[in-house]
Amino acid sequence: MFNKILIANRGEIAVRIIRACRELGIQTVAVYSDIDRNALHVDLADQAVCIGPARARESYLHTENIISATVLTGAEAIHPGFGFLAENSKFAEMCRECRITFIGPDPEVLEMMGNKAKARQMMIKAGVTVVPGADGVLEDFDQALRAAEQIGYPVMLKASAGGGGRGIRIVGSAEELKKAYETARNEAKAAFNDDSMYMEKYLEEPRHIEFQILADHHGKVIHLGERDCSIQRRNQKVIEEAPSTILTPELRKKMGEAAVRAAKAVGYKNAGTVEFLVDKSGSFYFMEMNTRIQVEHPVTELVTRIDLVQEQIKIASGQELAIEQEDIQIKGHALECRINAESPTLGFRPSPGKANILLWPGGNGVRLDSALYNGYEIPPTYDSMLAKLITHGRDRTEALNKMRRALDEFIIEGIDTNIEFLFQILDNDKFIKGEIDTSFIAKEFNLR
Ligand code: MV4
Repeated sequence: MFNKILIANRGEIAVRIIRACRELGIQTVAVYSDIDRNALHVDLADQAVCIGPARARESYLHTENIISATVLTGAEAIHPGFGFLAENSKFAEMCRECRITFIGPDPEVLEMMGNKAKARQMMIKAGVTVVPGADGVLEDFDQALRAAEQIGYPVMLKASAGGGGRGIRIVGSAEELKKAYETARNEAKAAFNDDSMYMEKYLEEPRHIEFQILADHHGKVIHLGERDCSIQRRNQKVIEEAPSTILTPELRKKMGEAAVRAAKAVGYKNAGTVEFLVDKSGSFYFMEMNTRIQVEHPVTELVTRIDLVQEQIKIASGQELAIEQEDIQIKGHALECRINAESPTLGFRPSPGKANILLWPGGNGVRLDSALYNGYEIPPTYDSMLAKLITHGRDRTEALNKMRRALDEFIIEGIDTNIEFLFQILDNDKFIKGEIDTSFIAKEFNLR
């Protein structure tokens, strides 16, 4: 096992990783930017190293500075968290060259899964059902046109280098295709310096259901069930839950097996997520694989009682997975609400500033993952997620009631938050009935 781990991240997830390390008896090194000198992760870690100015490019994304901090402090491994360098194959490669363990999959796998068109090809080869569409990247407009005719409109153009909703376009007809193809390519070129595109049939109002997997370095892969992440706004998840209200045990088994097959096909190691779209008939299609620990991992932790971050560290140290697929039993129901410093009445614009916490939620079945403390000055520089409130009940209704109760207790002054907006979702009849899909917020709240 490692003696010391450097956490290449900030905020709530840095705190989450430090906590896991503590419980495993591992020393921690925090890194921070100038503007984060008073951040909680800096205080909680055993050591902290400043890695540059506020701008992420010059600090949390600055690979040389992070590697230097690791060598300087004698940390043997880096946990990248999510965002920043978590899915950066070049960074994982640098770690390898410097003999530092990157807590995550191999650089080759990061590279492969980062290219969404390649990932799709790999899944076809592995026998995992993908969304109907064209094989491989589109060579030119004529090929795109022929592909769309064959697939049938509406189609979706996706950037190979995109993912998570970036660089995608819905195309309703052949007339729209020319312009959509050109602008999507230009956008992808500007955003990712890679304009290769692929095409899928556009599925209407699908559910976003993802499977958590764990894979050790000895060929063992298991899945830990699903999370339903259909409640999103502009490709940002807002509420996640486990289990999904639409999965039968049979469908869960089939999708879980597909997720495990996907991971095995690419030689996946560590924790990962296989994202599927599920249509009204219950057919499911591979969409993307996320090669990191995810924001919403706590809902899986609550229904499986497995500490995913501890498992990541144990796997990276070379230990064999001590959990069998048969040991995984989904118990009860968990919900997660992302609490953001933002103003829903002002188009959800970020609301940085000094937070005055009058009351923290707590009690039976309530978990709060946050890097917030009273008097903390939320910087305008990074994302606006303040806290994740997660509840666990014996069933969905109990988890929902606990969430309402816990949200009601949470009193933050000094900044705007989305807490009221979360209440409105939780009180929506369709949400209560579990009748959700990826266009829920757009439809129910006239938002886009
Ligand atoms: C789709 C889709 C429908 N059909 N692909 C958006 C996020 C990115 N991971 C892919 N996304 C979608 N891909 C096909 N072929 C609908 C979406 C989508 C979506 C997916 C998951 C959660 C929320 C979403 C909101 C809008 C669109």
